[in-house]
Amino acid sequence: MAIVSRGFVGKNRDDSSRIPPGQYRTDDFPVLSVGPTPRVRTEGWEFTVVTERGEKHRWTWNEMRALPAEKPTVDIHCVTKWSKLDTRWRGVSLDTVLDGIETTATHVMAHGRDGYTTNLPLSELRNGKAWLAYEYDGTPLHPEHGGPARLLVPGLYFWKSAKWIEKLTLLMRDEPGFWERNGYHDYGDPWQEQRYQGD
Ligand SMILES: Nc1nc2c(c(=O)[nH]1)N[C@H]1C(S)=C(S)[C@@H](COP(=O)(O)O)O[C@H]1N2
Ligand SMILES: [Mo]
Repeated sequence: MAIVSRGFVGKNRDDSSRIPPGQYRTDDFPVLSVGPTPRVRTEGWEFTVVTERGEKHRWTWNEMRALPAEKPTVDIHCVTKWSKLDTRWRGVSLDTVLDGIETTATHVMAHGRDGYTTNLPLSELRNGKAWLAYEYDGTPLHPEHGGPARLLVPGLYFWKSAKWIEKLTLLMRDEPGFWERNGYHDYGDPWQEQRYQGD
């Protein structure tokens, strides 16, 4: 009979098995942005989902904050090789955001206030895998980390988690975003080391 210690399942797995290949563990929270940090106010804040038919679904800050919140604790992995375990967030599941939006789109482009874009399969935003995050470690998300709200998609390299999120465009085919046009992988699975196009 196989004996599996409870200590090695789920969250209690030994930490080294939670670090993808080529990554190292850090307890810091580095800031990685292409440009300067935009100062985004919650007053006048708007988040928009544009469907493939051009229909716009919009949320103000208060409308977004009124949606049911979740508190995911997740591991994040940056393509520059740092991984950070058990990061604590609060935000709205993309399942909640996308609920009631009729679409046959296969992909999305996420847009940040700074003009940053990144592409993802729509399936990576569904089934409890992605959030609109507005709190980190119990405090409002700091502007440098994408506050007041960012995309959080911990299953993919962290460049897919667009900061200062303002729009998701639903697409009928994949299109490269900012880093993807500059050689980064279209999908970006850290466990497959999909860092660059062709990996
Ligand atoms: N809008 C926007 N989102 C962004 C970026 C950016 O420059 N602009 N950088 C990406 C990259 S490359 C990484 S690794 C993470 C870094 O998030 P952090 O600064 O909170 O660590 O944000 C991603 N999201
Ligand atoms: Mo990154």
